[in-house]
Amino acid sequence: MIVFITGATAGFGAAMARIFATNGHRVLIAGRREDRLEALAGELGPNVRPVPLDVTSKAAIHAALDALPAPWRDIDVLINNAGLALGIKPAHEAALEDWETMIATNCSGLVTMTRAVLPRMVERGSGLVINLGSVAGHYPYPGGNVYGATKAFVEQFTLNLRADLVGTGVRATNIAPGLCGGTEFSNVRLKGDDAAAAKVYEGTTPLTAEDIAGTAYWIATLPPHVNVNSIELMPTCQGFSPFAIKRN
Ligand code: NDP
Ligand code: 8X3
Repeated sequence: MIVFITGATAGFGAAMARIFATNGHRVLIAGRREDRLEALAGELGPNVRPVPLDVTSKAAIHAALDALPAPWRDIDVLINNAGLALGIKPAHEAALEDWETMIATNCSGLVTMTRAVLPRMVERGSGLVINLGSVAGHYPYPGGNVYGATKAFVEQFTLNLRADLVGTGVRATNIAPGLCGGTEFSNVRLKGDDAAAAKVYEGTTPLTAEDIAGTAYWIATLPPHVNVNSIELMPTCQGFSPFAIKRN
């Protein structure tokens, strides 16, 4: 298979590149930090090809896909993993620029990548789009505001892809993880406050990037007649809270 993974310079994306490459698949790894792409490709060998790319740039996406050499063009699996949360402030205090960046990356970047890759999959009668949603797209929490909304968008977009793709042989899946450690997610969200980021996982046994990569690999290697529409994962230590009620 040829697998295109966005956000492969860290976290889930890098772990996904490793599991697909070590199982003999060819992997296109995308992200903005070119040095990391080169290092990962160096580690994994010639079946892994860096694609330096900012998913918020429509022009960059089209240029990168157009520049793929012929043997790399028939992408079998697109994993729209690039994404981020920025900030944990309540809506009335959050920075509008952070909201715009999350929407540009998690929503616009994801749909632009999908729209660019999908026609060839449909033409060939096979393919799979895996999108990274989140439990934040299923359940609200304080400070989740636009991040959670982008992930709800990802889930609904994925299900609507399914509606459009029935009969084409092309599959689509939303993976919605809960608390997951060992990635840069919280460092990015907390804007480089690494001590606060580490605290998010203190005393927990969170999911790992390898858990999510293994899930993506399982989904991608199921028989072609099986479509996982959406899958939600949490670490065993994570659960639900009662509704917050402000009493007089
Ligand atoms: P990381 O911060 O470790 O990795 C995020 C990746 O996205 C990086 O490779 C980064 O690459 C890439 N990225 C961010 N912005 C852009 C951009 N504009 N263009 C291209 N690539 C970009 O996070 P995770 O691995 O933890 O998260 C991966 C996905 O999973 C995200 O969509 C996240 O929302 C989702 N998720 C994460 C959870 C968690 O708890 N960790 C739980 C649920 C969902 P670079 O900076 O080099 O461009
Ligand atoms: C990441 C999980 O709960 O931090 O999408 O929003 S959470």
